[in-house]
Amino acid sequence: MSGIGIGVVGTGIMGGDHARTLAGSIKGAALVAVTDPDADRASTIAAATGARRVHADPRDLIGDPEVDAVLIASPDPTHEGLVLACLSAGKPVLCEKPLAPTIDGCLRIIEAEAALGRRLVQVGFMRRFDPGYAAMQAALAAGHLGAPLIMHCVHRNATVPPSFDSGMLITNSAVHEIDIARWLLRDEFSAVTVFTPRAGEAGALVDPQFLVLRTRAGTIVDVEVFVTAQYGYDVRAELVCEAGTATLAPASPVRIRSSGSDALSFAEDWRAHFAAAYRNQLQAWVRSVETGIPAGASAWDGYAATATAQACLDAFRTGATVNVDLEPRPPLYA
Ligand code: ISE
Repeated sequence: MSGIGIGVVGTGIMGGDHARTLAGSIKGAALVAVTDPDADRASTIAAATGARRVHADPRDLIGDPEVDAVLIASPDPTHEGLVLACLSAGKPVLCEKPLAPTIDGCLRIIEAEAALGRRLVQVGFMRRFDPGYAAMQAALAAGHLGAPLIMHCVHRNATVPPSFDSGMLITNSAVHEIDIARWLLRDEFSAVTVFTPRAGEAGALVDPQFLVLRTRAGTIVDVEVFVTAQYGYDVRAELVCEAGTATLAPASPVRIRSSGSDALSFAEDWRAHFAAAYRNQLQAWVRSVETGIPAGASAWDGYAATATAQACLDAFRTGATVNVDLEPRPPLYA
């Protein structure tokens, strides 16, 4: 099996999707091994993708001599330890967001990678590889829109599992808008405020939430995040600039007019809506492993997203506007 040997940690919804995509449509990738605490699930994915080995322990997968690079799609709390293990092994790693759920965890990863003196970590903020957001970034970079002033974002899930709590609207969902806005605007956030339209019953999911973030350059980003919207998965963005706007086109593959109605369709969830982004992200990652030229979101981006999300959480809990104070950016991430 030629190509970059890939090991996948976690064969749940995302890990299973990534394993199938790597095995089926990513040039230069050779899916070598998978691991998951659910051995049956790991074996099923291995059988479906042709992965040669199922490791019981993710550390054995990371140490597998045929594994050149590691994709981490395990539960969030495991990310820091596994990314640090990949860095210790000198192996490139694509870690599903978040890089780590805590600021300190992200900083430990940055410290370890900076000590290596080379970037091995890519964080799975896949919207950077979405054709729509990429076109938005190109339009802004071309300069004819002028400076950005406001970015309006809508992020609606049809539904979420019962385990989804109010803070996850920010740390699990709106964190994508935090990253994509940083990337589009080439800016950091300086202050955040979170509004909620109504207080639910005690203990009920506080949904939707409305985030208002200001960047250091003064751009305003507003994000409506609504994770029980019911009708479908609906993500929108409009960049308002001095001399024009850039708006994501509707994601619907087709517009149906019949029986007096005019309808667009919505994807059920992010996997279908952002299928091209996930595929493009994986292809860019494998190419970065081949060339040694980093691609996508860095460990610093992962830290900045987690730190900004934590500020939003504090704003949500207190009702106050909270400042975002980031550590100085190390030269490795200039
Ligand atoms: C989910 O975890 C994702 O990462 C999706 O991209 C996002 O749209 C969704 O809201 C999250 O729950």
